Amino acid sequence: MKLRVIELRRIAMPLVGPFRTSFGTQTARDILLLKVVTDGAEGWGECGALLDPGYSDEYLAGELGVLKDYFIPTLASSRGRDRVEAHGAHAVADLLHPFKGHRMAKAVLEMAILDAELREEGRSFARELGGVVDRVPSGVSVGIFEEIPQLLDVVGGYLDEGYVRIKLKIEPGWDLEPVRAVRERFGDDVLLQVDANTAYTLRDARHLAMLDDFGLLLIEQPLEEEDVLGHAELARQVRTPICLDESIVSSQTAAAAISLGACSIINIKPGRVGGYLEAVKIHDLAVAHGLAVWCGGMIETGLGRAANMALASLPGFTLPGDVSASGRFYKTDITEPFVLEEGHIRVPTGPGLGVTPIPEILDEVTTSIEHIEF
Ligand code: NPG
Repeated sequence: MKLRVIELRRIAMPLVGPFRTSFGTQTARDILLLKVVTDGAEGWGECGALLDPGYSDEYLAGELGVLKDYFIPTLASSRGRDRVEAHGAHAVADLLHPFKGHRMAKAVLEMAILDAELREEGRSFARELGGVVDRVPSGVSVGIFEEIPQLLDVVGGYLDEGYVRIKLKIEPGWDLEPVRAVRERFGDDVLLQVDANTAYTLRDARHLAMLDDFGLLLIEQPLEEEDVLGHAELARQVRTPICLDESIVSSQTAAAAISLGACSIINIKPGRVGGYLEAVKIHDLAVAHGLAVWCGGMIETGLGRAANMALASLPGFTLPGDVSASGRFYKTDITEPFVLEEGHIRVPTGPGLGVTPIPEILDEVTTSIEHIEF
């Protein structure tokens, strides 16, 4: 494949309601989309970076800058073009390896090139990544609220819609009470887990152990991103399985966390780990070590959601992921919306991502656009 043009497009998407986590409240999502035009097809990528570096050290303007200043020029160099022409998306991670970090920016380039390549060849993301099912069970992530009754209304609504698993965002001051209230109202059969987004320290171990009474599937990322040893220690002090998200940025960090006993479950987010191909490596590693994985979400549009559904259809994804319907976050998605069917979402089967943005809707939400010719 020959690269012709890269389009960098920023869009602004209002959320259906505020989404509060331990790292902040979001009411809209500013997203960087990257389209590659090749001699044979177009491919779309969606960058996970948020506007601010609150979830990780990556942020939208930073990733846009590193793409323009380093990553795209590297692909446009004669060596870059040769490698992409010969190996497609599989060349991207290697070509960008000399540059540290910025995995969400690496991931968006790789995703777009992979999409173009697969569309050209008529193969789907799911088939390419190794998916084995045609629909995936859908979990939903529930933010932090001011009051318990509000939370219970929202959780009740999601259960009525058919979501098969509830994840509650927690932080110090909003942990035992909401979990107890949800258990009391909806019973012990609801698949329930919590996500702290790094809000605790090892000094909270005894407090976190009190969550053991509630039969949770897992506690996600209670401690700092870099505190892998702390998670290993915590795992010895609580019975609820520890799941890592922010700490796992590559298959190497996954291997280290697994061998240290820092987690028994991994949330795989393709953006955080540098792309879908690295995500598959982490899946394979986890399966080889007997760990369960599930697919995380970063409030993606239909583009990222399509690729996440494909990833979540791999056999090691044995826990329901944050792969909810488009309507969980967006009234109007930029693609055909993903919808819940008996608590599941269908994995796209068309070439590449299997979905494309609807031009009029895309234009309406676009805030800036630039083209780089090869
Ligand atoms: O379903 O897309 C979704 C959202 C799931 O809670 C969710 N994502 O910490 O995992 C997280 C959180 C997140 C959202 C993280 C956006 C980073 C960006």
